[in-house]
Amino acid sequence: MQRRDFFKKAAVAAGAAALGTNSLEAGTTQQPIDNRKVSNVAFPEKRPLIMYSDRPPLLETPRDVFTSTLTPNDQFFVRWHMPDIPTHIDPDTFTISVNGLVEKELKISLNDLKTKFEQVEVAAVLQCGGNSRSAFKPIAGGIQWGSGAMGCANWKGVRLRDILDHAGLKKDAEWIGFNGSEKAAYYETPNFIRELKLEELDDHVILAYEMNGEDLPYLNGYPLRLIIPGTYSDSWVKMISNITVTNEYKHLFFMDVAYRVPDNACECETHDKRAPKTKPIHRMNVKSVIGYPTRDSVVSHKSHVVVRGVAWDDGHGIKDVMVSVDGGKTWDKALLDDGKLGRYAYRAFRYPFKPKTLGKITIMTKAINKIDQEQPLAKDIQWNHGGYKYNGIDEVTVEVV
Ligand SMILES: Nc1nc2c(c(=O)[nH]1)N[C@H]1C(S)=C(S)[C@@H](COP(=O)(O)O)O[C@H]1N2
Ligand SMILES: [Mo]
Repeated sequence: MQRRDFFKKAAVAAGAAALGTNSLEAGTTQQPIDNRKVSNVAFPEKRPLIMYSDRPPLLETPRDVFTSTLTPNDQFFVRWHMPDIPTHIDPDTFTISVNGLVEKELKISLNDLKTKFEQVEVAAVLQCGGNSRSAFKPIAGGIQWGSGAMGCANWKGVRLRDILDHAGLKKDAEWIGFNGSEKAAYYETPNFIRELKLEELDDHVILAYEMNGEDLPYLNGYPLRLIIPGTYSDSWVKMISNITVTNEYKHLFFMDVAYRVPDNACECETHDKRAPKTKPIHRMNVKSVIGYPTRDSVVSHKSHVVVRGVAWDDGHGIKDVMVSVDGGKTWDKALLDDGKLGRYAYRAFRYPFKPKTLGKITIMTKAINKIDQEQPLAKDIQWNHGGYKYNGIDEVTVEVV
């Protein structure tokens, strides 16, 4: 739908509401906005991306990047909550502290981290819980992301478990807090700290210093960040400076207020009746995004067109991606990549076809995972006030000439 059409529709709906007939209800949705252009403002180590703010940097990856399993570092999206990010980090003097309920407090240098612990790699999707938020109607609070607040990279680092074992956990240890290195802008603003329950910690959780074979880009958390495969990225703390082990949950802003959904079966609520209880957004749901063609594409009648995109979930693994090239009337299986990067990575898919009709056609994709969870139709997506976890069937309308 064109933006202009939407405003027309919204105006009609508002008129209808005034007359007491059908109104635009909470829970009705459309597709995420996907016609924003990249910005020409340059950011270190980044190609042009869609910019929402330069301070703090909020940069989205354009949809057409999502045609392969790994997302290039220089096109990987960026999200910071605080504007005051350190502008310089010296890798020779940098240390990460481990303290709290440990037998031995640690200060580990980057060099020690890379040489004194076992090095492991995991390919995993990093997706903001608010990815695709612009699809929610009525508008949900927060950055109005299209579908590019996500990426998939091969992360290399050290198991968090190994570091904690090295420090030695005291027996009442229960929670682990992670601090980023940036500062809040005002004293009232909370620092960016996240907490993990010790029992959530498995061997896939790592402290990563490398992304796709290179140092982490500065804006993606140089020199060290947390990787928690299968979960939304709000707890993947960047530029980690400190790890503190405690026996009590601290009730911090970024844990108790942000990144939560209604604690009910549908994880839903309406704008005028908020759910009384909430829970962390936590594990990702099954989703696919079309990388090619995009809404600006023009394809030739009866030519060979290959629909491409990516699909993922929280680690159960993708079983199938179904594609429709006639607006959802008929569906067919896409071809999936070999899946060699493991269950936490994107599965890239492709679907060759020959457009048989002229004019506009709507291409749709629906991912299904190995436990048969599948993407709902966009119109069936349920609403939550934070605009989290959108995973409606993706669609792109293109012109056949
Ligand atoms: N230190 C720090 N880490 C952070 C954040 C932050 O603001 N500060 N934001 C989190 C959120 S909400 C997201 S979506 C991801 C974004 O990671 P990226 O910028 O590498 O894409 O970082 C997470 N880690
Ligand atoms: Mo996020």
